[in-house]
Amino acid sequence: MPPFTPEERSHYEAHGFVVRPAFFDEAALAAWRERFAAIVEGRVEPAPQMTVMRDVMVARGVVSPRSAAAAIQKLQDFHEDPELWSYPMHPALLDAVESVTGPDVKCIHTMLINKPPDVDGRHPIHQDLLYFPFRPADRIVGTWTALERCTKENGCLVVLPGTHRGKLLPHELPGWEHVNAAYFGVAGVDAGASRVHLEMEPGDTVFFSPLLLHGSGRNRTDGFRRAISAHFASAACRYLPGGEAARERRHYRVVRGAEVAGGL
Ligand SMILES: O=C(O)CCC(=O)C(=O)O
Repeated sequence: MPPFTPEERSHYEAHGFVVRPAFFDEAALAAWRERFAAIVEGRVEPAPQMTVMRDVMVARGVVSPRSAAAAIQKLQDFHEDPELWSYPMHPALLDAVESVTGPDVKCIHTMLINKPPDVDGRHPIHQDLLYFPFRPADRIVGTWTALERCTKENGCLVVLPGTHRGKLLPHELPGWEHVNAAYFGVAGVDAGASRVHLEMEPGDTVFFSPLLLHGSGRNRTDGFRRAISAHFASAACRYLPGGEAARERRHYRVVRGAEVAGGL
């Protein structure tokens, strides 16, 4: 799969995201779904440094999960898991990522996000740049791939097109009764019409700016809504003052090209 076409580049620059339909085939998606199931059902040990996070409503005993998988909110930091790590190493994904980061790319974050039935599970509208203490922002990109059909009903991604042209805004925990750990949102986002629901088919992949305001709704179905996601940055990005500690915490890894002196 080639890097962004001129049309995709224009869409990304104008709106802060671009969706590539059918980016991954069913065999790849099935392997990642099966790995998720094996980890959460205890058939495979979580890889070192992976966090298996339960949904807050399950952790608080408010919801009794229907299955092992229904208790889980996300798998975070899967860089040591050989199956899941094939996602951010995928050559076609990296070809497109390079369109934003340029050469010498580091993977800076990985997640498999689960949105089971019964729990609240909403992700407030936020900007991912909040979690990345380095710049420039326009050399950072997120990727998010639907592992099954994602619809308005099961809590697909919601984006506010064009908001990537603004600044990093102040974030706070929303005043909801049950909010998952570190689900910060931008205070006072207008609930108006500029929201776009990104309904996606399995394998569809969105590339998005870390400044794009986005979030996701509740899963109101009986099924799961899962996605595999990663963030990438140019290895030449520079830390903000005090930001270097993130390097140790998050295990940034070169996935294409090489280290850059003075960079991440
Ligand atoms: O997959 C979701 O529901 C939202 C994910 C997201 O926005 C994030 O983790 O930053």
